[in-house]
Amino acid sequence: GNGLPKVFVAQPVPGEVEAYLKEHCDCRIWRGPGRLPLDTLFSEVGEMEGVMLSGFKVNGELLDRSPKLRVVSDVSVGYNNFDLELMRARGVAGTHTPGVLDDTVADLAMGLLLAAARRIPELDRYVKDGNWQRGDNEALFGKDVHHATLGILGMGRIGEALAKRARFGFDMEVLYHNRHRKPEAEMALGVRYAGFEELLSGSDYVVLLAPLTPATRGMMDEEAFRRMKPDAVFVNVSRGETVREEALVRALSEGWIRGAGLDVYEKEPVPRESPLLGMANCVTLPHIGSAVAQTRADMAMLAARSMVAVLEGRDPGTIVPELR
Ligand code: 8YV
Repeated sequence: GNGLPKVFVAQPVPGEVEAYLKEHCDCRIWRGPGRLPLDTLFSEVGEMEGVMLSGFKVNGELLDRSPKLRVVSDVSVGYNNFDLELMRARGVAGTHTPGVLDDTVADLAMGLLLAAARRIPELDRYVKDGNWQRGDNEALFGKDVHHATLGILGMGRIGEALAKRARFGFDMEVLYHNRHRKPEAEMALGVRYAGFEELLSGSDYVVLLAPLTPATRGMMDEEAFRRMKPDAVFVNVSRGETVREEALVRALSEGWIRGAGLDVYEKEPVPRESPLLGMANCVTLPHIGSAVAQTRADMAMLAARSMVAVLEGRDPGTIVPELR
C-alpha cells in the first residue's frame, strides 16, 4: 500500500468527495448497485482503520470484525447507531455530520407541518381521483398555521432553523423544550422555554426534533399524546423510536389529536400493515429529511473530512460529544 490509512466507504460518494478521500486514504468505495449488504460490510472492514457509512449499527458485530478500526464516520447528524460504550472501550472515535443539513431538514419539517395542517397530500389525491368541491366546503377545511403556537421538542441546530421559519415566516408563537435553556435563541428568535407537559398542552403544533437517546426513547407516549390539544398536529422528523407508535395510532384514530406528519417510524421501512398508512390525517414520508443532492454532498464531504482528521491525528471538531 501507499502508507496511507486504509478506509472503507460503504456508499457511493460525489466525485469531489472521492477525490478528497483518494488524496488522504487508501480507500475502497462501495459503488452499488443498491445498498451494501451487511455481510459484505463485515467482510470489508477487517483491515480498515476508518469506515464511512450511514444506516448501519456500530456495535459488537461490526467492531469485533474491525481490529484495526480507529474511527467510524456516520454520514448523518443522528448518531444513535453508535454503541458509545463499546466504541469508547475499544478506542474507536465516532464522527457525524452536524450543521450542514439544518436548513434542509427545517424546510422539510415546515413543509410537513403545512401539509398536515392543510391536508395537502389528501386533497391532492382527492383532485387526482377526479373529485372537485371548491374550498368553501367545510369538508375540505384545514387548520391555520400563521399566528398559531408551535412547540419544538429538542431545540438544537435544526430546531433553531425551524423556529426562524415559524417566527419570521409564519408569525407563530414558539415554545421549546430542551435539556438545557438557550438564552441566545430566546433573545434572537423570541422563542420561549416551556416544561415538557406545558409545551404539549399549550401548542397547536408539536414538532419532535430531539436526538434518539436512552432519555428520549419513547418520550411521546400515550400520556404525552393525551396532553396535547384535540385539534393539535404532531410532526416527527427526528427518529421513529422517540415515539411509542401504537400510542400515536390511538391518538390519531381516537381523536386525541387532529393529525400527524411523519418522516420517521419505529421500524423503517414502515411496515405495509401499519395502520398509519391507512389514515387520511397522517402524512407519511420516507425519511427524506436531508434528501437533497447538495445537502447529501455536503454531508459526505464533512463525513470524509472528519474521518481523515481523526486518522491524521488533528482535532476533527465533529467527534460526537460523548466520545471527546
Ligand atoms: C439519514 C438522518 O442519516 O442525518 C440524519 O440523522 O436522519 C438522515 O440524513 C440519512 O438519510 C442516511 O440514513
